[in-house]
Amino acid sequence: MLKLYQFERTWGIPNLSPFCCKIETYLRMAGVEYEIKPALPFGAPKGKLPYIKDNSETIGDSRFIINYLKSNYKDLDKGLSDAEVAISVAMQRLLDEHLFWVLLYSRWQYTDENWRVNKKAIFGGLPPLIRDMVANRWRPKIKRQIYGHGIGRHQIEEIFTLGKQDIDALSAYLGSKQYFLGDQPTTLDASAFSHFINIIGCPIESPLKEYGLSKNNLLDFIDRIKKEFYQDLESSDSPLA
Ligand SMILES: N[C@@H](CCC(=O)N[C@@H](CS)C(=O)NCC(=O)O)C(=O)O
Repeated sequence: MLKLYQFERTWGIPNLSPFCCKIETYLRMAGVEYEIKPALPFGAPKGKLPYIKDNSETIGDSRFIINYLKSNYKDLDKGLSDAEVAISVAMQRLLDEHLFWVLLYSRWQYTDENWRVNKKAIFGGLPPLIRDMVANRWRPKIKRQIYGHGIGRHQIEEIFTLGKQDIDALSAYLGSKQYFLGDQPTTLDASAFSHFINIIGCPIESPLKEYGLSKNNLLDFIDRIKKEFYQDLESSDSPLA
């Protein structure tokens, strides 16, 4: 059976990594059976989670994993026109390559309290003696990535202004549709669900979360996907319950 390597589930959401959550959501939407292997990025083929193992293949990066799932299991985007595929790719890049960095900033850099909560969620499973050592080495590394990406060079207010623009774009495009590209779930829905639930469904406080919580159509979208694909999520510890 296909094995999905990802962070341990926490915070009452499918995964604290939007990329891991995207793959698990795609697998559920596509009806593919899988087994979860809780992991940290140390042993990952590209140094990042998620990755999968299936038959003799090991694949890292959510985009290549989805390409593999489309070829070997089910293509959720099969019915899309070329123009819809173009929108889907552009919006996924917005989510993965821009909005994600605002989220990362809010978890690793914005406030010490957010860092404390984030650290516990990611590294809490490690033996106490090495937990702090690993976490305190990881934090400057991620901060360097945030600076290298470019988002980390802006003022705090500017960073959140950019993130809010992304949320506006997503909310406006979804409008009153059931899914982003019609009435059937596609890869874009798996991706948007995963990024957005990580913004509004976690105990990480920020202007981004506050703004996300004001977008009722996105909140309803999250609710719909949770009801359809994540009935097993423990609603008691979900901030959205
Ligand atoms: N492009 C990758 C991004 C994956 C990614 O950034 N994963 C993060 C967790 S959200 C990670 O494992 N980071 C570890 C690190 O950067 O050291 C994908 O689409 O899978």
